[in-house]
Amino acid sequence: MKKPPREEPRDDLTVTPPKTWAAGVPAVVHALEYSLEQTSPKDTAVDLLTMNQVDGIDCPGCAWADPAPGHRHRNEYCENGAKHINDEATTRRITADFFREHSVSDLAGRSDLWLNQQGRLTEPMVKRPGSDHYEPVSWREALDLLAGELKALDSPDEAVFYTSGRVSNEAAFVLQLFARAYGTNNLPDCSNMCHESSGFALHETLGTGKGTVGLDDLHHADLIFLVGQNPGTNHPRQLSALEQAKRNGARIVAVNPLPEAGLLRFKNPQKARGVIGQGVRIADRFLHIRPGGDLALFQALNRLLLEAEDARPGTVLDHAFIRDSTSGFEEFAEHARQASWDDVVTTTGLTREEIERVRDEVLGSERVIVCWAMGITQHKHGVPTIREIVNFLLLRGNLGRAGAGACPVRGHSNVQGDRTMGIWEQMPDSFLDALRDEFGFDPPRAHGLDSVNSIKAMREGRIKLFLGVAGNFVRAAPDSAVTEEAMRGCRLTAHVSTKLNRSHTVCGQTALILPTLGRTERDHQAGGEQFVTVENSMSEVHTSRGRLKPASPLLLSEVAILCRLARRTLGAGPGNVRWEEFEADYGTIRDRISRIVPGLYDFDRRVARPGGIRLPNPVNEGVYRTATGKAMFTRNTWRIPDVPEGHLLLQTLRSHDQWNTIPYTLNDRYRGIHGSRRVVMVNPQDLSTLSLSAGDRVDVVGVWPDDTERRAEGFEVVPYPTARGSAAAYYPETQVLVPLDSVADISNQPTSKGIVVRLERVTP
Ligand SMILES: Nc1nc2c(c(=O)[nH]1)N[C@H]1C(S)=C(S)[C@@H](COP(=O)(O)OP(=O)(O)OC[C@H]3O[C@@H](n4cnc5c(=O)[nH]c(N)nc54)[C@H](O)[C@@H]3O)O[C@H]1N2
Ligand SMILES: Nc1nc2c(c(=O)[nH]1)N[C@H]1C(S)=C(S)[C@@H](COP(=O)(O)OP(=O)(O)OC[C@H]3O[C@@H](n4cnc5c(=O)[nH]c(N)nc54)[C@H](O)[C@@H]3O)O[C@H]1N2
Ligand code: SF4
Ligand SMILES: [Mo]
Repeated sequence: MKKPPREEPRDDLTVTPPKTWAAGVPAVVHALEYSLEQTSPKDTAVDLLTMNQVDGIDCPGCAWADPAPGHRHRNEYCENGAKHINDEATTRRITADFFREHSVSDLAGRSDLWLNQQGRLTEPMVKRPGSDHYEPVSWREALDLLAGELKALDSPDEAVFYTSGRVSNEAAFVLQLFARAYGTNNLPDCSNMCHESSGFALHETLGTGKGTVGLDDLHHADLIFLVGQNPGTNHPRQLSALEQAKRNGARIVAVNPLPEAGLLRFKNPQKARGVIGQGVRIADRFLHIRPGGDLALFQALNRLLLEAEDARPGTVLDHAFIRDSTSGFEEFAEHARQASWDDVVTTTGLTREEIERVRDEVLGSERVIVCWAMGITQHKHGVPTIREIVNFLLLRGNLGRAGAGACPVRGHSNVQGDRTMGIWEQMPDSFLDALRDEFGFDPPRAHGLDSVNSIKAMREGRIKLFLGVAGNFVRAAPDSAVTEEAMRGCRLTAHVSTKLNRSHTVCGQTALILPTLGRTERDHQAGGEQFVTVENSMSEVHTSRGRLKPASPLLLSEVAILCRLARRTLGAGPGNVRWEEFEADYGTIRDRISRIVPGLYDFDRRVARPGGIRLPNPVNEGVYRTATGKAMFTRNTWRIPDVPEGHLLLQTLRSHDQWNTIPYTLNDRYRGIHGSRRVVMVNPQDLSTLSLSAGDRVDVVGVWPDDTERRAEGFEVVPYPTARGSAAAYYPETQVLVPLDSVADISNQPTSKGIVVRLERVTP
């Protein structure tokens, strides 16, 4: 067993020039370094060789798709996938002694990095009212306690059930079934803070919340937009798909306030030419956009396309598609033609010529795909921006055909599957009706609480019990001080987790840690060895089967914990729900799912085939389940972000060495930042206007019209080529700056990428 570090790592910043290419040999070296520090060479090899293989473990990292069976490389994973898997497969362990040594207050003062580095949780623990220590508890007592509290609530709506996208389809399905059988739709999830804006925009305009493209479409597109995403770090194997697209002749336009290494060049570590050569250029055009400028950019592009059609009628727009498959074109066109160039240039920070050159790229392309992620969804106008992207695709019929379409690039490995399984506080009646018909009870119909509204309800004392299945709610959610106080006001907080994190240290009167199996581990139940299933960003549902011995004999699977809790809370039933059967044999869960989710008929049998099942996307069959029965053009307006003089628009983002709320090290190799995460990246010209220089110490202070001061203390200034007027700093350290009330219109998603701040110099 490896020893965890006892001391907090000390900040010691060094800065080198940002990298201009991603991956290559250093990626392999760094992956192995982190892996061997966490676990043994044997376990590393077992994990990595079965990762993303047919019948192996699905990478617990991002939701990027695997190539078709038969086209997979022997090492079908990236540097970060290797780090994520070994972070779970670590041989470090947290035992009861650890909690005797460390009080809850002590742990609450530790960094996210240190907490994670202590290793895997191994037995259930309880913190009782009035105590400052977790102590061991049996599974029986822990689940009785939780069930007892649930039964004692005045209303089922006083509980919330949070899920993160690591959770398998089977566990997600059981969780939402339990919550609804218990009587509430309070099912907030990480998606509320991630791609919620994509879901709303796509549902409204296309009648589906999911992306419309597969890997093969990317390989055969002529033009690919990468908007508001950092694939070199967050979806590394997307670069392999882009490399292949480029070999087939695709051109790529990247839109980002930061010149991210992976957008510039890629050296594929699986290929000889990637190891010794220059690698491939990724972006043919890089648009150095101001944060929040994308709606203006796409509207300007749409205006240019309409004008090009005026100049050469019948050659630019796909008239047949617009006539037969869309609605609202005239209103949209009238509005888009009025986009003011002055406003576009101010909002985007781009020149008209730059945007015209992109128009020319579009006019020269038959098949266009737009990919996007958090740089779009986490802004106040995330939803209208995505609607404008849809307008852009519709104009030339770039939907529902090969090599073209919309590609929201999902984060967590199963975040999309969790939604398919019913993890959403607003599931439509069609799903609830199917649950009723299958199980014989009537699920509640009133919409439940999402993540932001759960915190508000907790703050007002309307929520008394929080159960989190995976994730780190306290650090994923905005406005740390507000969120932590709200959580502390609960009667009971409980977390089903693999590893220790900050959420375990922010306790209700009673708190429970319910340790669970990770995806890398064997899952043995009464009905034999089980596998689970997941759905990737391209709607492919496939199996995942762990290979390693569980981190502790006391661990239960997520499905087992939830089924046992359900039985204790609800007794047998309701209706014909069979919790015991579900726990013994996950195939029985899949059988039920197959009668509820239309594309998953005969689920258990079909998913076991190599490559699994690709869920149909109605858009690709020419079906639009929208209000008009057609794809909808929309009219979208924007406001130039209001950033007073002397202030900057801050985005909170991920370093290369972290998984969401969990930093693995203090380094961010591609951005040239080493030894500290308390840095704020600012354009050198802005620094001189603000009379600041490299290495200055500042507090980052949020500006928001309420009485709360939001201050992130002790950051070092790093000059960085971010767009003028903007700044970037790491999440979750800057979570304290995101006001709970600062949310995207319509989707209610926190605006983690658009926060007005000022930098206050601190004198040493
Ligand atoms: N290694 C690693 N991989 C991950 C994760 C991780 O934490 N670590 N997290 C996973 C999850 S859950 C998710 S959701 C994804 C997130 O994947 P990304 O969306 O790539 O994640 P972020 O780090 O938030 O980066 C946002 C990118 O958008 C850019 N951006 C910010 N504002 C704007 C804007 O206004 N316009 C444009 N055009 N660009 C903008 C930023 O400069 C940055 O490049 O990654 C997944 N994969
Ligand atoms: N300011 C700011 N805030 C953000 C974002 C941002 O860019 N900026 N990004 C948002 C996004 S996109 C997302 S997705 C959320 C992420 O929010 P979450 O998904 O809630 O957070 P994670 O950091 O992924 O959760 C890590 C924890 O999950 C647990 N875990 C890991 N694997 C398993 C497993 O297999 N089973 C169980 N039961 N537990 C497991 C471990 O205990 C680990 O500590 O954060 C959001 N918050
Ligand atoms: S691209 Fe994503 S899913 Fe694939 S190996 Fe890397 S982290 Fe895992
Ligand atoms: Mo995410």
